Amino acid sequence: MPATAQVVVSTNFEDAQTDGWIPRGTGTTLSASTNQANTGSYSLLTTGRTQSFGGPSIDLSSSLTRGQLYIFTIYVRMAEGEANDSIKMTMQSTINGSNTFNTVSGPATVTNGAWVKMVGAFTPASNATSLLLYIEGASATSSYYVDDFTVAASNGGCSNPPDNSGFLSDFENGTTQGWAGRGTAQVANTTADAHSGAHSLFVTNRTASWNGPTLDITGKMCNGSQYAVIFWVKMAPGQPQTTIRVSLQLTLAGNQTFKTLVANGPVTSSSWVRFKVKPYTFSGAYDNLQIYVESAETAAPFASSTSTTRACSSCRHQSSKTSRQSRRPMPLTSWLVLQPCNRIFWDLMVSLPLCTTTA
Ligand SMILES: [Ca+2]
Repeated sequence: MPATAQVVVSTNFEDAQTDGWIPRGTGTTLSASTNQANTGSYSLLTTGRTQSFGGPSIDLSSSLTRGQLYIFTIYVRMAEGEANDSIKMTMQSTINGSNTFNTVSGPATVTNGAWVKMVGAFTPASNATSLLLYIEGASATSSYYVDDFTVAASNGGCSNPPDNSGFLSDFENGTTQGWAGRGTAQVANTTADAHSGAHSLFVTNRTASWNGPTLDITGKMCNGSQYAVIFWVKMAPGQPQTTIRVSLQLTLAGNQTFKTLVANGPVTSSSWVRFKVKPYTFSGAYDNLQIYVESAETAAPFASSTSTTRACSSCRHQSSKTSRQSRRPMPLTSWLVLQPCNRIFWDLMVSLPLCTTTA
């Protein structure tokens, strides 16, 4: 489901002007150029940078509504002869006279051989008096082109009004109810154990911390809305105590970001463990949203190929296991419920704020 969006700022440099972009940092020089263009004939060339935070910037103070979610898109390409650089789109917000900086998109590796599309979401703070967006490079002196910058107001990927039906997975119909395996993980409906009823979801063949059951909940969690999340987990017989958490994966125009939804907690094979999160206020925009159960690991879990084959640390003490088994350490069963805040488990959160839906 694509996010519905309304473009509020757009610059493509086709008038041979810099379209309101201003140089940031010592030495930075901006010019409309016909050397390269993502679309049309012109782009904006940045040269003369002497600081990594230097680059092209645009003052959006009067263009953006505070508290509104926006999606920022820009295309970037290194100038001819430039080495690859790591480029970021950053927002400088001035709040109570102090500047705060948020990465809107990136860092992304950019080359001089192709345009790279960068996309990110950002919501200006309600008390931000100034908003300056800029494009910076890890190299203090690199030169690069930008083109086709847009800012679009978005509801984040949800329908309007948002879908507040939540979801319930109890596996009592004998299926996986849409849950799939993430990474090498395999999921199957089972009657071997259950928290309630007769069925649960059995997860096997995990080989990395981030492997586990995953469900597409696109449209089910919306920017600015609150949710309650309850789920039950139990390790399969013979499995060691393991630390489990629930995470979200947001994909926006091919860029992935991750959030921890339910914090780490210990799970054993002896009893079902209930996890719950206080009202969780979802923020962000996506084309696709996945919720998944994973185990805690100390290494960065998502990026490297080595992490997919690394044994989970909690099983390294299982000297009696074979190496093959040690890479399949944590089958688990789970039962998971997610409902918007106005539907369920109010006994756990009666003193907490009501939903704040901005979509
Ligand atoms: Ca252009």
